[in-house]
Amino acid sequence: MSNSKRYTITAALPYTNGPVHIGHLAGVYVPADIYARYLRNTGNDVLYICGSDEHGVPITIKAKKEGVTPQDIVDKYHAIIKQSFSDFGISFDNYSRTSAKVHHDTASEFFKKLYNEGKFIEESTEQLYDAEANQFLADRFVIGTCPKCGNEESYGDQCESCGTSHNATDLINPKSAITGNVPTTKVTKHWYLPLDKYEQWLREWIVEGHKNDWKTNVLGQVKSWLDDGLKPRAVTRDLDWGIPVPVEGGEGKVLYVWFDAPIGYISSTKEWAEQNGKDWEPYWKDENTKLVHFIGKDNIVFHCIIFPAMLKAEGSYILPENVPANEFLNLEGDKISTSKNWAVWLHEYLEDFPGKQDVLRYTLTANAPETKDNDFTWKDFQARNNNELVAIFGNFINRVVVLTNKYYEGVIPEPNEFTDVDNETLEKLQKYPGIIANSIERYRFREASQELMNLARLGNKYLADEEPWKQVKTDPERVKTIMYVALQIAAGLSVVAEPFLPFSAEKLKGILNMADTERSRSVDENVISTPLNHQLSWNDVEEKSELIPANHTIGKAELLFAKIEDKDIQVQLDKLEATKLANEAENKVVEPQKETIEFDDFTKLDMRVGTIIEAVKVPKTKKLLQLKVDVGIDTRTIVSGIAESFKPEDIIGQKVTVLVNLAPRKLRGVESQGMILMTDTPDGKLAFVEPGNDSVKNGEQVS
Ligand code: B3M
Ligand code: ZN
Repeated sequence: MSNSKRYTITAALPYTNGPVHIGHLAGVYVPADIYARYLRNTGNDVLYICGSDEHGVPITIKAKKEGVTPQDIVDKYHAIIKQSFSDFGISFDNYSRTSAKVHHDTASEFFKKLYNEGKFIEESTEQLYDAEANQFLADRFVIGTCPKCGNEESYGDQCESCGTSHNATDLINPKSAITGNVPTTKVTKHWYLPLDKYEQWLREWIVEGHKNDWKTNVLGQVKSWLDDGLKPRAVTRDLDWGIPVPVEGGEGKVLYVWFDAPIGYISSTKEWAEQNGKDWEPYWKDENTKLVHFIGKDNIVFHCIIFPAMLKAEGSYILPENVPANEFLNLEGDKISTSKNWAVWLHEYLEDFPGKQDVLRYTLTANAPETKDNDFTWKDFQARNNNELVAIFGNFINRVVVLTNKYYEGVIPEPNEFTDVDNETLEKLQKYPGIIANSIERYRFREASQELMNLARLGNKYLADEEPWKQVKTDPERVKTIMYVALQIAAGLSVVAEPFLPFSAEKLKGILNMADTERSRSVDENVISTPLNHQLSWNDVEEKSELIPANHTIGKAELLFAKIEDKDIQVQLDKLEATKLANEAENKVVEPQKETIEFDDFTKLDMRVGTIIEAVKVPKTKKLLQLKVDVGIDTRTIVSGIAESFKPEDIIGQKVTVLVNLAPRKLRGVESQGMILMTDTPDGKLAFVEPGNDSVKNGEQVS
């Protein structure tokens, strides 16, 4: 358990080139929120900071693609992201944005201090240039082969495949992402952070200093870069969207987005302090403050190498205590991709599953990619809800509240003598805050969420073993003690669940009439008692023998969690299937033309207009329909593999193009006399090649 300290918790600033999806939530924002809520509830001074990352090439590419300005793009997505975080219960103390003046000022000052103290190398070098686009090529404006891992889709500043970070000129076979041209080079001046000068210090600080408390996946990446040797990194760019370089010779240049963005944590803190009449400096300059960066693994190099080197060079800031980077979350077996729309978007989830924020929080935590990439499936989401939140946690609470109302009209009974089982159960309850805290403080949120569920299991087991519904007939005095003990577990759950399930914890506190909550203020008029006049703390659950007193009146039973039905999951799976088909259609390779034929070859084909007059499924087949087609010459039987695209009853009267002089052949015992011409649609179905319009007659030749 932590004694009171000051924490600055940062969560990676999401790029405002799209909404937030479940990969971001699982990797960064839910674990950070659990950590922040837990630390607040254990009496610490916590500042949980974030904001929109609004500079960088991805935003200008998106703006160009949509024919709007970068500011239009960042305004749109900043609003969507900020609102969806708030609706999802991500409890930032401040959510700012890097286009804000406070950030431009803070980042400019930071840059000028390093510049004035000679911490940069100022150098004019040959940089990649696209003459046709009349633009220097950096970051995502250039694609090439990663010099470290051979990934051929590496960007100019970073390779998403191996995570390494490099200069654009390090790319092998670079290509302009604007025109596709092979870039030329052109001399331009930039300012470089000499990372090589910090290599030894970084090795001592991280590889030695944090080898026991930083995650192995983070240490592994850091070691790999240090072993490769660090090189000076350009911290300015020839771009027009970003923070102007604030020194002589900086005209037409901006700060590199990964130089300015981490400073966004500091400017968001300043903004918070300004708004709340606080001093920001202790959160970034007091050696006793614990600074923790929550990020995804693709951001490790920036938060463990580049930003710490910047802070070290500036000299007045503290360094991160930990950077518990998570791995990636996949979706239904495929990599989540903003560009392919292969994602579950937070704002869409909130529309599709109103009031179920905690279900997603719990599922993403229980399945978090903490040590390796992991997969989100809608079936698992449904199972976590139905088999754990409903069947274990919700079921326990419901039984406790229903029975307390049924036996005692909601008034908590005075307990009689405790049995050994009662005492053991209450002792176990008091151990759970420490068990859960131990996991949280080691950034093992999956493990912590399962310990939370184990506390609910303890309650279920206690009721199942003690069977108050049976004993109430024979030993009602015993049942008073049983229900009193069970209510203590319910009260304990309302506290230790809060970091993971904040909405449900609040609702539970209302049901137990435990705290001054929306619900308890609106409980039925016949609840005569007022809410308890104190909020239980994490330490109370660990130390107090009574969490909810006898004679206190609780509220009525209300379901904490509702089952999620297959049909609701099917809607999501259908949505993803449609996305997959749309992507396939978009990426469909057009078949190359077949070999050339002579005109005589073509004249051999006799194609006619026809009309389908009968249609039935061919028994024991999935794909075949047996059709009667009037082709003008005659009415004939044609077997067609269109059963998966059309129902027989829907195609009676359909005009079709028929190849009538194809040699008859037997298909599943039925002789087919011709072929109906079909084509594929983007959603993977079949479509008729329709001849002309309704005026053309059956038998007309198609040529
Ligand atoms: N905007 C997020 C990303 O790379 C990036 C984080 C900045 S944190 C200072 O997806
Ligand atoms: Zn690579």
